[in-house]
Amino acid sequence: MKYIPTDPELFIQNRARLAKLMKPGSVAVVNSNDIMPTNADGTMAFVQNSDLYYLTGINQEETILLFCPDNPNPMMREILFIRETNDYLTIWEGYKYTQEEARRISGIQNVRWISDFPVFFRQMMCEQREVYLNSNEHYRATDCVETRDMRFIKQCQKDYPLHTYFRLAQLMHELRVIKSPTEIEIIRQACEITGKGFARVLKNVKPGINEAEVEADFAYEFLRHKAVFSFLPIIASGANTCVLHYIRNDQVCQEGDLLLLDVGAGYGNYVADMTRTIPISGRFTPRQRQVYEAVLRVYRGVMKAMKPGLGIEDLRRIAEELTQEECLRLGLFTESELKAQSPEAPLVRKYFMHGVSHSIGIDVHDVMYPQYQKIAPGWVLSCEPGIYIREEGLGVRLEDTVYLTENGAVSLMENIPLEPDDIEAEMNK
Ligand SMILES: [Mn+2]
Repeated sequence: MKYIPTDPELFIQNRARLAKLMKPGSVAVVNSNDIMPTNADGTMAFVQNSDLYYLTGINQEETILLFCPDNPNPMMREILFIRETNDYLTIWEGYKYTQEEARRISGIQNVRWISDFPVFFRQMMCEQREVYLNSNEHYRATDCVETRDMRFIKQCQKDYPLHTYFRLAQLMHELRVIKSPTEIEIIRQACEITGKGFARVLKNVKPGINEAEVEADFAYEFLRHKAVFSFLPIIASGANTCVLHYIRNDQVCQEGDLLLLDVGAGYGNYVADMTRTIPISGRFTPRQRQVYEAVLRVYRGVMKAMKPGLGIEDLRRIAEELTQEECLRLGLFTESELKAQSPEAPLVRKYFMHGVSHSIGIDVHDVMYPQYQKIAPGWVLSCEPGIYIREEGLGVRLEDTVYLTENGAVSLMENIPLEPDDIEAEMNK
């Protein structure tokens, strides 16, 4: 992600919040991600470990945070290890952080080269009582490569078999799911850039345009505003609107079809998640508008129902109840079919088969424990109902990134057209 200066106070506060959750006399270690290889000497774009970014603001490989908040020696309470830069590296790979910069970005005073890590770590391991190690505990992760954190865990277990290890991920989930005003402000900026991309798309979409050109319009606005795609965008026209994770984005948009756009900008390491569905010709057909307005009513109903204390599964149940009503009205099934439905396979799931909400933050499906955690003020989450009628080749999904207050949900995308009349007006300007 391109560099934008974020106030180091965010990372200082994040570490202070973590310190409060750790056991007395304990130490925590958080590793950066690897630069992932492709083929030959190629690499993928670097993506920082979200927990390390959250605690340090550092966007560079080969970085370690050694965190020991109640160490008697103040200089040992937080130590940041970064990759040692030199003239050779500068010529070949370009710029790397100096120690002074890493200090300024993270607010950590004790910044050292990574070659110093083993000596400091050994001292901590011999003196501190317990150890927190980090791992990816996202409930939907299907990692098939070993992360730096995971290799580190194995090494620790081998070198220090008598220590007691704890899961840092549990504490990180608890912290990261509640966003500070600074974090919400950065996400608001990501939403704004997403809206700029959408405005450009509304101007340019017409029959005959390729889905790839639509993707390029988003990319143009994102890159210009120092943002990136926060996930592979879904640019799905016609029957593809019913393919939930369609990412081919290479079809010609046909007159009279819908175009579903599930896209988000990532800015300053935080992300937005938006879905809009627009008529390729600039006007919805009566049937498309019928389905669109049904989804919009579900969106409004879920937004109204989003209150602190509910779980993610409660929101899904509310969305399914509302969508079921709408499906009846759209003639997708009848009252008597509904009465006869089996509880294991509710009819509504044929037309609405995904969740209505997930946490959003540094990651687009940000950390949360969906079975245990209740949404609370400070959560940033999606509100994304949809109705997909495969037999008609017609799918509509609408999604905003929203945040939760004591009184309920507030959209961070209020300025992005959502009403069908507004969409048509923008497309026909
Ligand atoms: Mn989403």
